[in-house]
Amino acid sequence: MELRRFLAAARERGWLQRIDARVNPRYELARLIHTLNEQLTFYANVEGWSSGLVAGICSRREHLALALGVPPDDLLLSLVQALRQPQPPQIVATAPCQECIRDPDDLPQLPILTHLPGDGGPYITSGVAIIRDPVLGRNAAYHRLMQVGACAGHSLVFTARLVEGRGTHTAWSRAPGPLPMAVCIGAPLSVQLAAAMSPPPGVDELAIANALVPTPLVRAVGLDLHVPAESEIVLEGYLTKDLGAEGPFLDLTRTRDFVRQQPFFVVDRITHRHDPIYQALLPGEREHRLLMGMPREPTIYAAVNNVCTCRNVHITPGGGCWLHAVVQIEKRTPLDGQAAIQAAFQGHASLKHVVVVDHDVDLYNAQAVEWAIATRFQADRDLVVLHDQPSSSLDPSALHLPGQKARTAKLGLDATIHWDSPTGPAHPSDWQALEYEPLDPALYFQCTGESS
Ligand SMILES: [Mn+2]
Repeated sequence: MELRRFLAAARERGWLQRIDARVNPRYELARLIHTLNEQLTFYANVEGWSSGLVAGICSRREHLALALGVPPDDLLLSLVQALRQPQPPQIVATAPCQECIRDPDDLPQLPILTHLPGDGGPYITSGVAIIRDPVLGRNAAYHRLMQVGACAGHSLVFTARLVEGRGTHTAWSRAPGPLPMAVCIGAPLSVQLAAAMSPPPGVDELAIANALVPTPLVRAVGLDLHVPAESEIVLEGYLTKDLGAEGPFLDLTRTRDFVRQQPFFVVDRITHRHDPIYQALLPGEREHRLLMGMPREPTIYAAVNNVCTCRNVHITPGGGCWLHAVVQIEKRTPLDGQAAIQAAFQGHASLKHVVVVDHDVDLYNAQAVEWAIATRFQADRDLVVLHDQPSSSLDPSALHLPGQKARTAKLGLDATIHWDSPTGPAHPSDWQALEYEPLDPALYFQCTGESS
């Protein structure tokens, strides 16, 4: 669903608030968004910006469910289905995102937020970057963009954080010269979700978006690339081979990511809708965590389902919604738990620690998961440790070497019932969490004065 239609639907439900107070995009706006708990909000009066700004788009699962037209509980399966069967998007000749075409001498001043003191600069955090890899085809992914001063005659220049080994980085490394790139701000929600999914290399995120909800594309004005037709703002430009400093920046784990040498993104042209809506997204907070973590649940689910029966997956908030997962399976063979651990790491390359539980354990309840570890897990039998693995760049405890993918150890706990052990329990109920029978209602009333 395009951003404006989503905002209208949200307003109808009373989910959208509007703020008319004048706010400054340097620190003040980020503080305000944070104070308002990232509630879906339209800011009508941002200093230096003549149209609107929206924040909190993906801060609640309910918003995404509304945009996809499914109940919140069906989100995981909708994403799994779209991942299984991407649908190539329709190409249209004219598009809202090209209602206004602005060339380098006429670029609008975007209301790019500076989030926290100590940040390297103002950052675009909601931009979906589209590139084409000569071998793997189109790729769409989030890349944070730090605005740097004008350079080499260009007024709008950023350094782009490209995670090593991911789609954009691979294409940029392979390109003999500058790599054309389009960055979409205020993209349709299907695109915002699909771009966060990181499907296997060669899988087109925009076809996943289109499988979620029809998401037409239009050819960019000055690039041989197609962009979501209903985006609010599109920056057309290229990634250079030259590098500049990017960072520091607060990231998903709420630790500060350090300064790296990253390519420049030079903007040649901006196309946008009339009265374009800029989208803000706070780093390291609720929306960032939901948007990054939730789309990994279906990729883990799909990978685990290849080796056993997966019932559910939860990327837990304690792990920054990125490094930790609980996988719930229906165990049918003795090795399902161990197989699920290996598959979960395949399903989400940045996953560091995973716990596998049986389907009677509530995977959303951290105490229940800990209980499963306490009562069903033996370290010398059920622990999987992987040495020297590719790591998320977001883990400060990993080994970080310049220009290389970070390295880490990984750990999996098979906390499922070890049902075929010859030294196992005498009775199956030894494995269950027993509950007291409910009290007789009359006695309950006598003792508490309340009806049960
Ligand atoms: Mn990709």
